[in-house]
Amino acid sequence: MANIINEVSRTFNEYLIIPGLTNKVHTPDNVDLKTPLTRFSKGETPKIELKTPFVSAIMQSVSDSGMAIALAKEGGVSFIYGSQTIRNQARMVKTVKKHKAGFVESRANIQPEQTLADVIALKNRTGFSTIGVTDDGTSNGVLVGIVTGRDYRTSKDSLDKKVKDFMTPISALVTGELGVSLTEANDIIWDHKLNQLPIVDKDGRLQYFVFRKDYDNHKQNSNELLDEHKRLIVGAGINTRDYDERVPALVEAGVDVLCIDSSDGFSEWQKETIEYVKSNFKNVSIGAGNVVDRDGFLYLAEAGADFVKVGVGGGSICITREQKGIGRGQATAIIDVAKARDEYFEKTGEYIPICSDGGIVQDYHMTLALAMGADFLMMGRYFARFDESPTQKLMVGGNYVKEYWGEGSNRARNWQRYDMGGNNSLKFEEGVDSYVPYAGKLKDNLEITLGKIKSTMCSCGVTTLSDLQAEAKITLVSSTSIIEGGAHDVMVKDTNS
Ligand code: RVP
Repeated sequence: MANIINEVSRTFNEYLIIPGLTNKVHTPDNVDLKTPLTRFSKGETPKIELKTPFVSAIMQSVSDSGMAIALAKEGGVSFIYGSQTIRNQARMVKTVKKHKAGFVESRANIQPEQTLADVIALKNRTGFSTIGVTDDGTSNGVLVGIVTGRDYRTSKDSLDKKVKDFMTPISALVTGELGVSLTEANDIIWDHKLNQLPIVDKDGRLQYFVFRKDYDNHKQNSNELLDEHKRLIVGAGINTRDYDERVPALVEAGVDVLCIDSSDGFSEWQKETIEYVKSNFKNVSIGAGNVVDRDGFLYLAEAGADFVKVGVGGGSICITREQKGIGRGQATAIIDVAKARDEYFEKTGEYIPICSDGGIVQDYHMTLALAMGADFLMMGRYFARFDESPTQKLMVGGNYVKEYWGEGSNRARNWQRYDMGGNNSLKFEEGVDSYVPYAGKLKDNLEITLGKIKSTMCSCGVTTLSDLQAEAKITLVSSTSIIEGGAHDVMVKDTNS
């Protein structure tokens, strides 16, 4: 007979935090959200520490170079999705490592032989109105001109007009040379009354744009997560199939931390992948997962994982539990694994951070997950809603939304993530394709979310995450007390009418 665990497995929604004594020192300004990303020995500091305890999910619809740059600036890390060619993924890593504040890689590019119709489609798809015209249509091709809204009139111009016939050609453009400082670039912008300055290398290849409108954003953010060469820190997802080709390319591109991306990580393939990375690339950290109990955690910890990711089937777009019947309530999984992590630390002196992956809906769920023992959180839905995610912003039913699809959906076709050996194919879907409400800029939303976490920590009478884990009092709630927690027994006014 199977081993039946009679304890119910629970989700974050079933818990609340009981306030502790708040002293005068417990103000949000005094709260420090610093947390380890990678394993460390007792008395030492981890190789990478997050300043914000968030990482963005290893997903096509969440983590590209744009998201990675925005999140590293705010003290977190993105894991760039691995369900793409090795070359593309390495290029995205390189873009993050090359990033310099105020210098933006051109994300909308076109070739001179394309048409006005293509320009309009590109603008609608990406939302960018400054388009680089390069010989090969890539962000690093030879710059032949730019197109902005000033170059065409949709009411007058024919849609099949060639880009080369209405762009502002390179001969009429002021450009900056690669190596120019931000101050110098801004001076050129002001002296020539420009809206943007293309930066090109000695061969005339487009490298970046510097935009006048970003001028105020150029001041350095004190939360930025930087390596020893002052470059932003970036992660990347890998799989257990092509790691001996993918990992060298990612390391060459400058990746700081890898994570094996799998919906079920309690496997020999993960052990082999960790061993490969550890014996070939001493300077790169590697996380593994996902697991949901102490056995899974201990297996990956022993195999050498630098962090362990926890969660099966709790993701907002995930239907693994319905399809395969595997998984565990996310709160219970975290509590169980955190206990194993603490015991492992006690026994070996090695602290292996754990990451709660998926299932966060409300901001207070984040505080709960951290209090229950997660060192940091991986989120997909949360980040997919922002400008910086790579997907399209659309108007659906009168509201702006962004697209968000699972790695196990037919759309992503990330069969390696769900692979159980055998043929290379996605045998059945484990994820859905969806919309999430558009929420604006990452920075603005993060400020509100982190403000809430800090405020709750003050209610608990703590200013650090380790104190939160040690001192928070958490209670189970009944379904009727969940109703009590919302507005109830009143007629809420419709503020939209
Ligand atoms: P959420 O934040 O609740 O949207 O969950 C994101 C997580 O869901 C990812 O980090 C990953 O672990 C999981 N995921 C991604 N794709 C799928 C799927 O298609 N089933 N699941």
